[in-house]
Amino acid sequence: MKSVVKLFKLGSSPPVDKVDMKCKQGENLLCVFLFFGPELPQEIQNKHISKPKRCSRSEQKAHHRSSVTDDHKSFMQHKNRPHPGPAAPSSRAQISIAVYRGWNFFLLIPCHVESPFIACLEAIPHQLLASREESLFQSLHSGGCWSDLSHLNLFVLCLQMMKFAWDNYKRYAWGKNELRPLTRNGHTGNMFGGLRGASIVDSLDTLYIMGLMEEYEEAKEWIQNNLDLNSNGEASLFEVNIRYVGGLLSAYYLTGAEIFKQKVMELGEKLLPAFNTPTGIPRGVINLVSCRHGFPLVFSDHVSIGGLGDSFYEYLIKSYLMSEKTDQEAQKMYYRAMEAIETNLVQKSPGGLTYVAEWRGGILDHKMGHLACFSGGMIGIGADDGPAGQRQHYLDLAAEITHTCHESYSRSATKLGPEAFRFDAGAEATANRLSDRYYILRPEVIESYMYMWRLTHNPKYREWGWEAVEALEKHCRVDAGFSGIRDVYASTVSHDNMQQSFFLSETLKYLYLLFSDDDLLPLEDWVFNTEAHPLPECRMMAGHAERKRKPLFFTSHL
Ligand code: DMJ
Repeated sequence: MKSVVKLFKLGSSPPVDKVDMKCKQGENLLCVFLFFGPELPQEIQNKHISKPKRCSRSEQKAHHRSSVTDDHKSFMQHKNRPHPGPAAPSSRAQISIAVYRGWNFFLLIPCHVESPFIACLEAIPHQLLASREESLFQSLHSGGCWSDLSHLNLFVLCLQMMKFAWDNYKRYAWGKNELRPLTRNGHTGNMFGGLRGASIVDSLDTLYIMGLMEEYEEAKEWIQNNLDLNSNGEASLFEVNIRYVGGLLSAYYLTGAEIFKQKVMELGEKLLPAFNTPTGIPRGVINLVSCRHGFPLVFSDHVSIGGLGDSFYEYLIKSYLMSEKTDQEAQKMYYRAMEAIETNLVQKSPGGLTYVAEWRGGILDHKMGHLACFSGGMIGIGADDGPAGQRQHYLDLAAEITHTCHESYSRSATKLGPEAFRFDAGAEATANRLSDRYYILRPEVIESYMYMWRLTHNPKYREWGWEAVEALEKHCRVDAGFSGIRDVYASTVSHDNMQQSFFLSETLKYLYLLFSDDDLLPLEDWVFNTEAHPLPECRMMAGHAERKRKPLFFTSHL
């Protein structure tokens, strides 16, 4: 079913009475009204909300039978509730609601000033989320016209989730590395060797892509005035590289702002000594002030595409793609690694689930980590350039692994996946050890949904993404941000009090991209680093200054 979106500014022409709300059989019509001032115009309340039009196919009517009065009642209940978001200006908060059922869906969005549409979307309050319990999303689900409309809804929700996560970080943990949403304070940790503001650097590109420009500007200002790269402490080279270098570089390529280039060059210089080893394989830890570094990486007999191994395989194929498919060494290494992975690690469970096991000293460990679930997406993006005739095989493998990772989510009480799941001792994509049951807002499963959606356009990936949004909203949203949970199998959740910076840089970005059009950061032009920071492919680098003048967001979403 096609969604037609019409955007109107109340108070400008055409007057609301004359709004053309015609739509064709089989179409969903979404009317978005932006209005200015604190009160919802009477004319809207009386005329349009109470008379939604039905344009869908007749066979869908059975699913959607609902009374207009209920909708109106629910609208009236919502309309005076305050916006729960921490930074929402109060007058914006007064009215903003999705009115639904039937086949038309209205977003009534209050705006202070003549803002661009994207800026108004972030004013949609939490009630929109609350309304899903009542029926909006359920009715769309059961009616079979789910994906088109909710694609837009979810796109908006992801943006709203980002704003909520960001606002709370800003309010309670500004300048610290991560937000502790239960205790409402900041967490510094020691992973970044004294560097601060990990959530800010990690969020820059997400804010920019989502068009949250005010927030992007405040993040940029913090980088300019407060990001101190002379911190004295032991930093993980990997983490600083993927989050800080990746975040700054991506922000530079997206926006062209010189400050990001300046900072990333400075930081890069400080990291370089870690690569000064006989093999060129960098040391794992470095001090940014003294340049003292830790031990070189040690090799073990543990082979995994999950933690400690994942990004290596990922970067083989991504180096090849970033080089405009000219880096043949990376290409060769990737496909040889894939062959070995398939021969030695890829397994089929008794219940028919494909998974990637781990190898320890010659013995297979029938376990797959959440981290390994990025591999669905990786194998998908690598499908085109392998040995002749292998394309469909790789696409199938990618889909099977993504399916297994989805199963690890759907077999839990919370519909979120555990840190690791097993395929032995009667387990099938479930964690049988207590210590594996936590979920820390990780992105990998959603990352694979996003790639698989872009590669196949099979609507199931968006449906799975929607399930994840619902679960995150239900179990991880707390009053002051989003938190990980300790046991995905417990229906009464216990929160871990941490809003990881990768939730803002990866989880929410991949969700947003899953529900946006393919031309927002097209995969042919951009390669995402392992922290979801998009970097342009070689040919695009030269053109980034040109691109930055065009807004990236909202190209053709509506
Ligand atoms: C992120 O920091 C990166 O995705 C990294 O590659 C693995 N771990 C986290 C997210 O789970």
